[in-house]
Amino acid sequence: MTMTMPSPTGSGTSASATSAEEREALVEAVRDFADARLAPFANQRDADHEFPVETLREAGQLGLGAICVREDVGGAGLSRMDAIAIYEQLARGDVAVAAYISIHNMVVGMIDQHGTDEQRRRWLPSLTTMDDLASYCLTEPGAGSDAAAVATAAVRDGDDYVLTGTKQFISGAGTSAVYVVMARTGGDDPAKQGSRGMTAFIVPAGADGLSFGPEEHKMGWNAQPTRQVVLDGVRVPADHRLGEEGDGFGIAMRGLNGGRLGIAAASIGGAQWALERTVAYAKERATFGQPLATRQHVQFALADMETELQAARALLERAAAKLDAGAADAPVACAMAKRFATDAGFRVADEALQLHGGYGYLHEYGIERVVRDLRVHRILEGSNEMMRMIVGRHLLGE
Ligand code: FAD
Ligand code: 2MC
Repeated sequence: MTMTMPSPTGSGTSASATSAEEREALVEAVRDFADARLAPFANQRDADHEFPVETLREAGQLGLGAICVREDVGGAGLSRMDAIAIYEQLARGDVAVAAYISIHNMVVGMIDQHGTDEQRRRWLPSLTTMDDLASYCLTEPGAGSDAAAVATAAVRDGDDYVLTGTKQFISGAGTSAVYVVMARTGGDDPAKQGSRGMTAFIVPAGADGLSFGPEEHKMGWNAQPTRQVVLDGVRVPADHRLGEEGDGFGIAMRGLNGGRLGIAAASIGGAQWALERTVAYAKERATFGQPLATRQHVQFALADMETELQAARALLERAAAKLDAGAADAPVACAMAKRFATDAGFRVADEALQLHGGYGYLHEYGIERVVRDLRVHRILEGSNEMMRMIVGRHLLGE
């Protein structure tokens, strides 16, 4: 591992301890990377719809491709608490790139957690360096919020499985080398419908029958591609199955627990950057003969923005600590933090735009890009309505 970050103690799966000083150094190293390699290019990448693959490889060299993955396959072996600090810093530079790094990490983490030794050694080394990129394939045209409605079928045929179906909105699709695909192996068996009878597969790019839709035109997240993944009789050997038959829904959901923390952290990072710009702007910009910063309305707005982000960060850290500790209610804490942080981050970024007046609406200021990028965080990795459903069900003991 060539990263300039502190090495954690131990090599547990995801919960090694990092001291406050070590985390400080870690945050500083990532902030330097984001300042130098992300922030200066973020507007142009958004305008050009450029997926910065070479910059992602540089991130991989720093150890950012497998933050919570064990070190024997090149992972950084850090905790979720470390990971959220990293994603926040990355997103201060570029929300869309930070979010993709979080997705890549989610997939890599799923292979680390659920793969056999042979699978880990085969697939992970090139993913941890980000020489190869990964995509997470759960959503389908008929299965978004209702993830258990996945219809993509995987049928056993001798030593292989044959996968047929369409995955919708897949981040990184077309560029990624590895696709973790959730598919139904339960057939018509009534005991294997819904969340049961689903299985995860590692599908390599280049497999016969694998193709991609055109790049979606989106409101934001333009620095990463989103495409359909079409599986038309894709044949993979049985050793590409991740976990056992029927484990797929649980594997997908456990991956999303960490993913939701990453998306929440990226919301806080993007909004924090917008807030810092707004504080500086309010001191510079004068109206009616006085700087904006002298107006009580502006001071109150800034105070609320700061408070919302601090609250979001505290809730996120609580969720990360629970996930690191393997707490039974960690999924609920992750859902709560994801809902709160992505709503707060969007509100703060939108308020930052408002306080910039017409200039906030101009691309060159970067604020409108952050607003557009953060909007989708309230929809994906589980919409905020689904996050409320998870919390509400828990409260009601369902
Ligand atoms: P629906 O499920 O159709 O929901 C529509 C609306 O209804 C939402 O507001 C939802 O919250 C609400 N709703 C639905 N059911 C209920 C209910 N029971 N009660 C109350 N409200 C409800 N998926 C992947 O698998 N991999 C990816 O890499 C990926 N990347 C994405 C990138 C982008 C840019 C986008 C936009 C999406 C991505 N997704 C990805 C898909 C994303 O996870 C889904 O869009 C999301 O889960 C919502 O599903 P849906 O769009 O089908 O909306
Ligand atoms: N962590 C661990 N286990 C979980 C879990 C979680 N977060 N969520 C559900 N499970 C388990 C649950 O405990 C149950 O286990 P068991 O069968 O052993 O009792 C099983 O999974 C079924 O759970 P539910 O009964 O809650 O299943 P349901 O079908 O009601 O699921 C819901 C509801 C809303 C939780 C689920 O459909 C969901 O999370 N939907 C949102 C989908 C989503 O987040 N998509 C994101 C796609 S990726 C993306 O957007 C990117 C940008 C990458």
